[in-house]
Amino acid sequence: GLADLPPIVSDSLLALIAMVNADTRSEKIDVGVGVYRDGEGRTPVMRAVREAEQRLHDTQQSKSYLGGAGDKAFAQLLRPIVLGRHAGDERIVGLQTPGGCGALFLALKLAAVVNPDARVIMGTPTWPNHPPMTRGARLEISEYRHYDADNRKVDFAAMAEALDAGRPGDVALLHACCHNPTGADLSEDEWRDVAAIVARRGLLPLVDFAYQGFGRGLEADRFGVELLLDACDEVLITQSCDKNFAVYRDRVGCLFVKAASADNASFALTHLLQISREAWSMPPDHGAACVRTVLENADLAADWRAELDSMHARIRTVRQTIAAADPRLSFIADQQGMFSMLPLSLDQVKQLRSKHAIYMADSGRANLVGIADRDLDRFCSAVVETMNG
Ligand code: PLP
Ligand code: TYF
Repeated sequence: GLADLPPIVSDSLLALIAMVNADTRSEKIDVGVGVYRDGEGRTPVMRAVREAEQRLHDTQQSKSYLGGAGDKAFAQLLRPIVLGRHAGDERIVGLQTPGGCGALFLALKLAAVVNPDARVIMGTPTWPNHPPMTRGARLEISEYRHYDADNRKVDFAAMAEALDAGRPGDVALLHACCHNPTGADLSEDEWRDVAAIVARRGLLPLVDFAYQGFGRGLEADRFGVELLLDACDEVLITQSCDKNFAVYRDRVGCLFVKAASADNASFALTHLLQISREAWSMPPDHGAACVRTVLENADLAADWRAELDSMHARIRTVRQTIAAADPRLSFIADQQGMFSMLPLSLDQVKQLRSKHAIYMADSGRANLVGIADRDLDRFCSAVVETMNG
């Protein structure tokens, strides 16, 4: 019966949200969950999204069902942004999903249908949702060390070796940009090597693309995606708009699947619709309709782009400020996206919580733009004081 259910390991990041909420100290600093905050410490609705919501409110005639593929124009409008020079490739199909998580769910389930014996080759550490989602799809995990914590960079030798040891049909799970949790991304040369190895070994690349625009910029962040599409006949790309349109709770994402031919791609789509039918049947509409409305109106699209670029600029500025606080933090300026792993032990992470009301993940992962401008000095001093012991 229900009483016999085994205990589960809860999502540590979601548990952290609860811990932050329970702390009543007014000076608390939340660098836990990965949500963009502006200099005031707020996560605002983006201007273009708010305007799109207004236009939808004024013009939407019906909320009747759209069908399993959701908003097709949404997926179409994302193509130039996500796929770049491959946007017109008819061998690539796109399907609206409930967030990047929905896209990952479908991608892993599809991979398991294609090859139940596939191993999913993933670097450690990775986003804590990757392993349980992989196990949920009944696929085996094969780990390698992504991050060399001593040198604060990608352990590329380990990555290349692990991919080279892959069997044809194994899945290579890759972070397109803004590696979560380390912030340590591949260089362009490393991407070239990865694409060559993945193609040579016949691996299926599954590229998790949750932070486009937060790393080197909207176009530069898809560098690896475009290379993999150059090199491979079959590619899975799990995209999320939740960060770069700031529509987190509306759950907006898209899965792109490239197959060897347009026919193979549309056949794969029938399988994806079958898998999603078993889960959510049809994706939620509102967030995707907002993104679609932004992208199909040039004025809104330009304003979205400008606001995204200013978010990107804040990420760079905050990184530089923290990096300048102490030589042991200088690596933070060279990393990408919202996250870095601070050189702190678990004890030190807990000390920051109790003594300074600063909340980061147990691993030392900090969402650097979680800090409001007014708190930046205090954050740096507390971290340096704690590192000094
Ligand atoms: N992949 C990574 C690496 C993430 O950090 C996230 C964050 O939420 C996701 C996927 C899923 O995004 P979404 O919130 O759109 O499901
Ligand atoms: O890593 C993060 O903080 C974000 C947010 O189950 C997140 O990706 C965390 C946990 C989760 C879903 C999203």
